[in-house]
Amino acid sequence: MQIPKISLTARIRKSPYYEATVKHDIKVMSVYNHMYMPQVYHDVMTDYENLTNRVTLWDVAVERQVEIVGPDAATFTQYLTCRDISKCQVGQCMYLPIVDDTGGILNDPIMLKLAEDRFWLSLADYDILLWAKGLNVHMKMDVHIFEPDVSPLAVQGPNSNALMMELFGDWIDDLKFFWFREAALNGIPMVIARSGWSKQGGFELYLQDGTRGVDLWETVWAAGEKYGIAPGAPHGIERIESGLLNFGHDLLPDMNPWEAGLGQYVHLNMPGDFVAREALLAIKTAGIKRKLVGLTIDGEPLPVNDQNWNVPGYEMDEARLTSFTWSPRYQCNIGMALLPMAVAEPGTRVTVNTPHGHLMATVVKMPFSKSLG
Ligand code: THG
Repeated sequence: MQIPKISLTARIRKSPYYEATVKHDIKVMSVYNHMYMPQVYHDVMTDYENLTNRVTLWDVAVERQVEIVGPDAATFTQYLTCRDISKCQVGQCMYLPIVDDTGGILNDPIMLKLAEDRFWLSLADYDILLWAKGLNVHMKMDVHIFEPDVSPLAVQGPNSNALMMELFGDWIDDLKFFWFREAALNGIPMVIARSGWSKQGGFELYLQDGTRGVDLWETVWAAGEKYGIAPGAPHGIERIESGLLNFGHDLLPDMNPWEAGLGQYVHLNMPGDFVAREALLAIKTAGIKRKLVGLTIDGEPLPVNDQNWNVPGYEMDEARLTSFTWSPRYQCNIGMALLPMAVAEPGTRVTVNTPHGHLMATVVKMPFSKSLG
């Protein structure tokens, strides 16, 4: 049996950094938000070493923005999420579950509050622009909802702070986690946030002029050479070790925020209205039947999963293994699974299906740094 190749078409969009990633020898791409997404440069382990020991430059332009601007922008943005955004200040980011009228998670973007009446949602892979525009056909709020010319470039790794201070100055050091500032480099306009989809420390540069992508990449690259800069990308192993959830794997629209372990972001009693309130109230009353948990998995080193796997004895909507990898940091296989409450307690042993066949696994608390030390 042969795995079919994907034929590339004009519908798959290219990032402003595309030429730079090709020049820097990108080897494996995926597709995310209808765009090419760089995944592997050298090989999975070399990319991991570069990210965890030095500093890496990621083309994450696939993290498309939905901009919501206008007199009703705050009210409308609140309508999309179960998390109370009223305390969010201008210049601050917030991790924001987007939840639909059934209580299902449609996305888990980072929200940036650019002004009292202007927000960006920095999306995971799902068509939230359509969801937001569709909702407003009926809400008729006074907002403009569109995809702006904004393309994040991430600088991630232990040397990222020193590199970014050299490029932008001392204020970088004072930028707090999940806060941002507008900045420019050689006239290239951008928003800089201390954030990113790794726990190695880092920044995201939200480029605001798509014609300057290669220019920005090469400028950061040149300054980064003395810090051992390497091309990189969101890394399957590092993000699982760090417990970062991946929409499309660990989060799916058939899951509610409590099942996903995002209960701390549900504010049912806030004054602002939101589309999921009734559904979430009903789910809260009924109680949840499943929960996303961490696992250690017995056996030989597993590759990073490229699909969700079943848990023998259950249908996929009852239980599923959503992520796994061999962990260089913890020297064992780790993963995440959606499990029935009866087997979701830490210490419980369960059988999971994997490319290596049925394997025994143990439920552990996340983050793994606390349970596996
Ligand atoms: N950066 C930007 N856009 C993004 C991502 C990103 N869009 C897609 C995807 N990643 C969205 N998902 C996440 C998931 C986790 C985090 C950020 C975006 C994250 N979580 C922290 C944690 O879990 O510790 C902080 C959460 C919190 O503040 O409570 O950083 O990476 N631009």
